[in-house]
Amino acid sequence: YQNILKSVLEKKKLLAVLIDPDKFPVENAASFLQKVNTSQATHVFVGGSTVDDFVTEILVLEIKKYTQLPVVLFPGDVTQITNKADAILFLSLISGRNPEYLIGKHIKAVSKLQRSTLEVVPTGYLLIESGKVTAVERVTGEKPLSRSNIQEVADTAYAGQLLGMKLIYLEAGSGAQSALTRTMISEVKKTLNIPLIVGGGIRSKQQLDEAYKAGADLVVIGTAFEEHTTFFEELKREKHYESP
Ligand code: 1GP
Repeated sequence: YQNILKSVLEKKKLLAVLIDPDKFPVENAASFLQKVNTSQATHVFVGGSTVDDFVTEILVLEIKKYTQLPVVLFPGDVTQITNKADAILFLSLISGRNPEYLIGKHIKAVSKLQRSTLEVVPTGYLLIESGKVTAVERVTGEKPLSRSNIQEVADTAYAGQLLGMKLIYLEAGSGAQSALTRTMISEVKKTLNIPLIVGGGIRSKQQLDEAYKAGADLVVIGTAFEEHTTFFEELKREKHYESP
């Protein structure tokens, strides 16, 4: 978390590649991570809405073999918690009203977290309407916040900050038809003084840069990399040339 804060202070934008253990063949880890390493990605997030038991741990161990980037759990359920990662986004679905996703799952996670060395980062998670029903909506049974009610989204994010969340994650949902608008991102960013994560439906370098310009500190991309690993080519890490 301190590294994220430092990057925000230095105005360095962050990019997380999201790997969903349910969709990702473990045997692809070496070649996939090689591409991640040459891109501008700064984090690897691991998680999904529905994942079989133990799959996450096997995948995290494999990812760790091929990258030095921090591996952060973005869990859809308690079963996805593994001590082999570096940190966990302790997500509370504050856009919803389902106690299970506000505090229930968290209590069930306690015994695992007490035994782990994971850095736990309290994160206010807001699901925003994206044009189709997303996996998060299906699994949690929670309706997303309306795209047109920006004030409600901004107030919810700010309430999360007041409750002590260390990050706010604005989520359009994996594979969202349309990514979140610049206005939505910038209005939420204006109200916060904690880092803002944005994800869902971002499929091009242009959309990524727009999200950054609007105020996202860290962007999460999953589907675009799953569909075309050539997308990494567009996001090559900038070379730093030494002056002569
Ligand atoms: C999903 O925000 C992430 O939780 C990433 O979404 O898969 O659409 O990139 P995509």
